[in-house]
Amino acid sequence: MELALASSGHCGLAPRRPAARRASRARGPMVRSVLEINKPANTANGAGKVDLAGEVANELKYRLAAPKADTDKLYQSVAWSVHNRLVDAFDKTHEHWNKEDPKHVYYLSAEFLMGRTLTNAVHNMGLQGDYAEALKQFGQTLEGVHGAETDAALGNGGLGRLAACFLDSMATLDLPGWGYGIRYRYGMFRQAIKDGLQVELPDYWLDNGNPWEIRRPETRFNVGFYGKLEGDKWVPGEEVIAEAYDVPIPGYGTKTCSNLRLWDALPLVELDLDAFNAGQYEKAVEQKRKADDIAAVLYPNDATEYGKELRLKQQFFFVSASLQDTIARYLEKHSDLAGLPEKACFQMNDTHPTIAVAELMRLLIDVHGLPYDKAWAITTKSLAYTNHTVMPEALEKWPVAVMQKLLPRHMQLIEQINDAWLASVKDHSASKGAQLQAAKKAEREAAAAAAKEERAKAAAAALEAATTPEEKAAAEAAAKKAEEEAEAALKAILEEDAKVDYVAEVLKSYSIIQENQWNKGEMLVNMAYLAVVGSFAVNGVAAIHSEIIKTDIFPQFVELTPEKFQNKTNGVTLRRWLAYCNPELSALITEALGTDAWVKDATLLAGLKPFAEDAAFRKRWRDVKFAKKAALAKHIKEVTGYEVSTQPLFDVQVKRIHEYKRQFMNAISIIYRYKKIKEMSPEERKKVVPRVCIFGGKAASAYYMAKKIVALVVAIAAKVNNDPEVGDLLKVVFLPNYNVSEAEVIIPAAELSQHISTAGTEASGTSNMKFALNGSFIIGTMDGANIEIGENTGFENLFIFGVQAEEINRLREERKDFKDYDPRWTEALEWVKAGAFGRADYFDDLVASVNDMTRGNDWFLLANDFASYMDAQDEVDKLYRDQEEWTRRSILYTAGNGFFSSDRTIDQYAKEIWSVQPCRQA
Ligand code: NBG
Repeated sequence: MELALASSGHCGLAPRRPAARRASRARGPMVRSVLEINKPANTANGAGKVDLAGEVANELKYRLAAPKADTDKLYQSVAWSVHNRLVDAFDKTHEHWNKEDPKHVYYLSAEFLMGRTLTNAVHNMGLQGDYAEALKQFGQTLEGVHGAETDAALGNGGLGRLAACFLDSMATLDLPGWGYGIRYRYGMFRQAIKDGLQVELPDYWLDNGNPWEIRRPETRFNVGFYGKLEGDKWVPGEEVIAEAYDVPIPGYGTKTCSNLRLWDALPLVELDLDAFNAGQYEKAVEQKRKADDIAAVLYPNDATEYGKELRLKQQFFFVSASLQDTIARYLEKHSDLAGLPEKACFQMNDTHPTIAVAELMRLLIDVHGLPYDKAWAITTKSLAYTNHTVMPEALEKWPVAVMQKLLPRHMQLIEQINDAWLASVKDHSASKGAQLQAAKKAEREAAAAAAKEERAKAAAAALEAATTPEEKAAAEAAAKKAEEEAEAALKAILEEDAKVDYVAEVLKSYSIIQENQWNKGEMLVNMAYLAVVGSFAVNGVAAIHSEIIKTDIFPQFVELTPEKFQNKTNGVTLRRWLAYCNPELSALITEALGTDAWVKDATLLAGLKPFAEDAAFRKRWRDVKFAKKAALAKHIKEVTGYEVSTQPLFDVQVKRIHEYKRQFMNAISIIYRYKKIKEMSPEERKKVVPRVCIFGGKAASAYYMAKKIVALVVAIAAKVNNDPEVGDLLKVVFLPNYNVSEAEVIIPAAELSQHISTAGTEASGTSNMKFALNGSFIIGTMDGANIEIGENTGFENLFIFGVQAEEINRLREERKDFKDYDPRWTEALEWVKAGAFGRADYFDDLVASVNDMTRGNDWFLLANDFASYMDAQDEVDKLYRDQEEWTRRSILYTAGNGFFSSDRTIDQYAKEIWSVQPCRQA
């Protein structure tokens, strides 16, 4: 919507001013406005209040030079005005921290999935009422302009969004801490659906400028790559400049405003004028192009050699700049780097930043002149590592050859670290090796003894059966021969065993540098091992995951240092994921609890439990859900053109598309549901619980199967939604370009959400927490945080199905012989194969991957879980028919899951890993 502005004051751009300023506030939780806390001198008016409307008008006129205040320009002007408030709060916080000099945590992460900032910042600072009032004078609302903001999608999925939630909680808890990452110019790709298939488009998120960052041209560090070693001295062959951009992070209900520092990459020489003048235009900008590559996109395709190198380059780039920056700040106040661990803790978010182990060593030794041992002591007291996945492909291993070429000094240091580490575990390996050898021998001998007993029994039987002396003699001879052969075989085996160097085998299991098991001769640096050796703490992200990393990923390290290994179950910020994305539910909760303190103390949500028994409250709870469903239905219509009713059960699966997350299993179940509806009589159809099945999620650009899964869901939607026989009984929707802002519309509207990964594969999941807090039921496996959500909500309130994590290895081995196919499975897949959804050839590989064991291996065991999944879905339908009971339990989801606030998680990190204390301004 465009509107012309009233022409008075401020060069014709000032809005009309109301006679008296009313203290109006938008719905949602309220905190003391930072306007009352920080009054910027230049904008405070005579009454001591800030003239926000005037400020917005100023931004419109002077920063944007906007001839008209359309929604987009108004958004930008408001954003720049909020920016000013943020800068005030940022400066005061950092002045305070600078004075107090507390220990800081630095969260190193390749991803920060921030989403939109306006609503969050305005609410966190308690300014929603003031800005709503200011916007009224332009005939707009905060909600009206908020949609004009582009998501900052500097992340893939859960890991990046977790980092963003953590920043919010760190600031809210007044913990001195910064995030450190890369200012990707294009972030994650934008997903569109074209001719039924996913296409990837660049995400030009910075096109209209970015009011949420502060460029710091004075904060620059050089980062080198390639080159050669002269002894221990590294002479890089290429260098770029890392330039800082600060993104202020306002805490909720506090003056604290912390920082996310993102690095941009610049060339040392932007334009080689000589080359340019000589007509060598490409050469003239070669340095710039190379620097541009570094900060261009998140996770460049690493299928090519250059792609691999670029990824490692990115990782090193931001880690090096961040460590240089922290050390420089430390040295402004302190002279002895031995004290660094008392002032700084670096949390490495997954393996992407783990080159930090070698880089911190390099900086301490090569740049600051410390001896190796001292540097190692500092490094291992400053670094901590979080593991976020057990998927082997995501546990990074860099070829030694690539590391050697790109970072020769780091490779040298990693070898040194590895040698020292292996030397330190030599004795342990020797005794463990000897034990293993003895155990092996005992095992062989026991097996031989058992076999001998069997043979003796058989020989005795043969002897008894023999009737003639000749037969007896033959039986005795046969028994003797068998005995001699068995003894010879045992001897040979024991001799072979003796040749195995168990000690060396054990030692290898500890080595950071290992041979590629799929490519003999190629050596790899195992970054997770480097992180474990270089850190003082290692944690998983949900209780079951933290156990799995101990038993399956790092068991040998746990043996040596069990105290290093911890669990920190993930959490989400209740500000964004309940209070702001669902203001209607938030208002109802506040009314029931008589306080909005739950926004900061999520344990208070437990106070909702008695309200589950109150029919009038349940009605209101349903009304809110209904309103959110209506908003989502509207969004679905706008984006996909599909019209969905708000009456059916809204069933949602939104997350990255991956075989282990098993969107395909959900799709197969929908196909079956559709087929059955078509076969039903009108009478039978009346009994069906209608559903809208909603999917969202991006498939990695090079992920063959994931793209087919997207296509299948889109094809099912096209067929089902246009089938007049089915009507509102079933609708299927694929919402393209799933991101934080989409999630904010989808999650509050969900009634059922699917978290159906193969047990033991999803480290935690965090959307499951968001759905639960918004009163959505969970259908899921005993995996990741589902288990703890079950413990908190009561397992009887979840729809749990499927095999357990402990059974997976065995079932994978037996999968080829699996015969117990559910008839529903077969019927649905046959239909796909017969081309019911078109593209039968295109879907052939996908179907074969789970259904034809000569071509695929159903690694994620869809067939094993399908029957129990379908049964759980039947239970869902049964319960949904009883709306009172459904609502009662929905309330218990919100009431039971305050545990999953990221404030709780961050408090645990601060106390149990970082040793960082709150540092709050008075
Ligand atoms: C993801 C896991 C999720 C988990 C998030 C946050 C990676 C590598 N891991 O299960 O798959 O919730 O991390 O911990 O993205």
